[in-house]
Amino acid sequence: MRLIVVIPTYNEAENLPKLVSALFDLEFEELQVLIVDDNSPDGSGRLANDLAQKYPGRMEVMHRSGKLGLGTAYLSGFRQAMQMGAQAIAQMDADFSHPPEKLPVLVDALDACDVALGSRYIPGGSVDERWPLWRKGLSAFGNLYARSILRIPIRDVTGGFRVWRRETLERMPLECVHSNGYGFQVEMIYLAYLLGYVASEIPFYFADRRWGQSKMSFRIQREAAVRVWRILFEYRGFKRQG
Ligand SMILES: Nc1nc2c(ncn2[C@@H]2O[C@H](COP(=O)(O)OP(=O)(O)O)[C@@H](O)[C@H]2O)c(=O)[nH]1
Ligand SMILES: [Mg+2]
Repeated sequence: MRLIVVIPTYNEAENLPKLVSALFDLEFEELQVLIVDDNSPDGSGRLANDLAQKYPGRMEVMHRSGKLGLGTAYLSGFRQAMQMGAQAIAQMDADFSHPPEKLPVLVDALDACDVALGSRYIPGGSVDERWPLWRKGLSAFGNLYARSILRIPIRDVTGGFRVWRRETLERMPLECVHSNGYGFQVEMIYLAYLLGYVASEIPFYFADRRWGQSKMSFRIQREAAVRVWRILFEYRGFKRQG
């Protein structure tokens, strides 16, 4: 199975080489990495080019002009991955919060579902115990909030560690997806749910980033909270298929 792992980067120079080598150490017959870099001031984009030379034919890099957001980074990456002939498309953060060694478990789960979700909020899953209480509470509350408003039976709707079947992404109207921050993850899974796709949640331990800085802020959280209502409104005409 041809798997392409899409990784958006913004200032991830310390994480990138380690992550790429961890991914290529996994036992996959055909795994390619696709980096989507937003002209990171720390030179992650150039570093990604160097890595691509080190792993010829196994790695591609997309460069965008500036920080254009996670959602559009993923959408461009997904489209490119499909053009590259991916049969399965993984998405993960560059900062090791999403453990590379769990990727094979998510990919295996695709045998029985349309999208496999790394989940912090089902038994066996958890978040870094070093997170302060407010951050844990916020993440748990954010999930409860989004899934109650949208009424979806998925425990972790904001997570960004996922593997999609090519056909699932192909049949989703990606041009309708306009959320760009955390809302992007919510909108994607909501849309998949409305279209009747089967999502399977796989527990994992979400470790806090080891290097670099989180781009999470209160502005981003407020935006995400309002986003959920917009998502509900935008798809109000949709009836769940299945
Ligand atoms: N290309 C791109 N990547 C981004 C952007 N914002 C965040 N990222 C990347 O998205 C991933 C998740 O971001 P992060 O700051 O770790 O968010 P957190 O885990 O929620 O704190 C990391 O790989 C970031 O480098 C962006 O605007 N553009
Ligand atoms: Mg992170």
